[in-house]
Amino acid sequence: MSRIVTVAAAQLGPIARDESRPQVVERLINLLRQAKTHGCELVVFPELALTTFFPRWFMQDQAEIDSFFERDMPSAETQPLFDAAREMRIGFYLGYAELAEQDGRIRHFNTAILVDKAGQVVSKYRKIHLPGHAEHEPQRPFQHLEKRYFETGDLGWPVVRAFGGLMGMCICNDRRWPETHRVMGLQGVEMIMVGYNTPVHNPPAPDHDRLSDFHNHLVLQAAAYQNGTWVIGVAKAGKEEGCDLIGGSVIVAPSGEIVARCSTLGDELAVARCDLDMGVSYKNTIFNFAAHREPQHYGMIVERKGAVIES
Ligand code: CDT
Repeated sequence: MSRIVTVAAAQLGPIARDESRPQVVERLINLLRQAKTHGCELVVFPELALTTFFPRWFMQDQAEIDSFFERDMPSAETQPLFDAAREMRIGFYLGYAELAEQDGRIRHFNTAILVDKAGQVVSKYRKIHLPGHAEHEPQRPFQHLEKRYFETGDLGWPVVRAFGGLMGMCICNDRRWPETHRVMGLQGVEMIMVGYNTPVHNPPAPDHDRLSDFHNHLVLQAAAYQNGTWVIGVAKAGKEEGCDLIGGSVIVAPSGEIVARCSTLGDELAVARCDLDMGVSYKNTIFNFAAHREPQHYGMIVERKGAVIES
């Protein structure tokens, strides 16, 4: 079986608040069609790829909040995406807001699924590192209320066999935390897919604005190298409802090198032929975990949540 997977990072430009699901799904199908002409078998879409990035607004009406969530996947509105992918024999990663009924209660998650070439969901991930804040902070030019609208994911970081390799997923802020990638690295992950919506401006830390793109690539490239894995990072980009989102979608090889990148802030593909065996030499040498990790010294990572400074 071939260990080459031709992948497209399918960056999206802004999605307007009043853009309907069918309109967005049409954009996604258009990107799938372009990916097909490049011989792709896997397309990675961004985080919350079906709607605008709604956590930028403080909302109190639960019906309004829930209008950004999907109760079923696929639903009548998203089924055309699954049908088109199955007809073209292309799989995809899709981020969306998930409303689930679980243990007799309604749950809200920031979710990504991996769909195979037959249109079957083969893995689901629910975002664990939720950034931002839970209460309205009117002094901000825009909110980042992920901690209000979503619960912490409850599925860990599953790594599944698909597309001829070991595939893992995370979502946006997860990419900044080395624990995310190492948990998948310890399952032998060969490709990590991550969609993101990253505002250029983080109101509490304006000094970091000029570094937004640099930090994005820094964490994606480090994750790839330190775990000997491909990383596909995909943005929702551009000026969305007045808020600037970074682009910079990339495909990163296990060497840590960027091998394909988007150059606009709109709907755009970056394509690469990814040899899943490229990670082997890293996993067998410098990052041979079994030979070189010293987990007896890592206890603090799980025992402590925040830094404790001894006086
Ligand atoms: N969507 C998301 O997780 N965005 C965050 C913004 C952090 S600033 C509050 C990110 O890490 O890109």
